[in-house]
Amino acid sequence: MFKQYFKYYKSRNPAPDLRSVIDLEKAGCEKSVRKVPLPAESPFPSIWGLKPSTDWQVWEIVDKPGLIIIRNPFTSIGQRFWVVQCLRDYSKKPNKSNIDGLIDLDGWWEKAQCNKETAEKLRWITLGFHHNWDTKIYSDMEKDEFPCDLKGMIEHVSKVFGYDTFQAEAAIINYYHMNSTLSGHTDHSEINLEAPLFSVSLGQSAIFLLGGHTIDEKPVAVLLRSGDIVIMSKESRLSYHAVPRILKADSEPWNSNTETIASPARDIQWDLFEEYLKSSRININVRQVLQPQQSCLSDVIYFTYFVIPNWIVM
Ligand SMILES: O=C(O)CCC(=O)C(=O)O
Repeated sequence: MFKQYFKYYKSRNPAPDLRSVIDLEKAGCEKSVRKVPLPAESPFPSIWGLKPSTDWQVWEIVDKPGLIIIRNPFTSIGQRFWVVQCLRDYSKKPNKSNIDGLIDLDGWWEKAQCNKETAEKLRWITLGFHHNWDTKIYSDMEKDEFPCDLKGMIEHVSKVFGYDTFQAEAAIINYYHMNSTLSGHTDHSEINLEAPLFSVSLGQSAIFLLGGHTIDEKPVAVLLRSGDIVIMSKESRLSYHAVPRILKADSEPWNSNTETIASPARDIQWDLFEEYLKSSRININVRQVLQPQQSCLSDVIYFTYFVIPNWIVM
């Protein structure tokens, strides 16, 4: 079932009918979503490029409990800031990428600015605990410092939803171009599978599919626009999901009212980043790996050690 929907939305000829895609900006989606109220008192302030939490519009997909979408809570300058971080700063060693051994990651952005082919070669980088695509097992040996700005932003969002102990420990930055797709998968490598997963979209739009715990369940298709944050929590945390299609954005929220907002992000040469964004989507996918009481993965052995004597005694 999941694969059929993936193929349907991926198809170029014939192109899919997008009328059943949940679009939060279109009238008629009210049956598919419910508004999630955020506490009005003690609002969270405007930091990390985010608007104050009282301005956020938050929805849960009715058929997929735990699948939450915050409709673009970023300011325009905020979106620019995170685009710059993903293209210029996070694309540096010691972060790992799909171009390791092919192109020097440290020089990628400089080359990418004048060479579209180089720009499109970068498909992912990993931060913090590096995701191992083959074994799907995190390791204490394959870990670098998690960027403190991204940690600050995601943990700020997590607190708005009451996840006060959420720790941003691993991230994948996915770089998509107009023909890119991401096939169906679940994210289950983390030790802590109760902690939600936060996923930020920037640039061009995407169709996001979310199914159930097996590939037999029918997925919902949701249109994600630049700035939207998806939270996969509760029943949806371990659900199959995919990106079968990138779509041309119908607006450019990274371009609105920038001249009225003072920010260091105004000083960078934005047109180079804007050129990249015209045919690309960036996704920042952040997870907590460890249990709250763990400081590293090897703590699991220590934890198990205390469990074993109980059943030896029995
Ligand atoms: O690009 C997206 O919206 C989803 C990315 C994703 O599913 C992942 O990195 O596991």
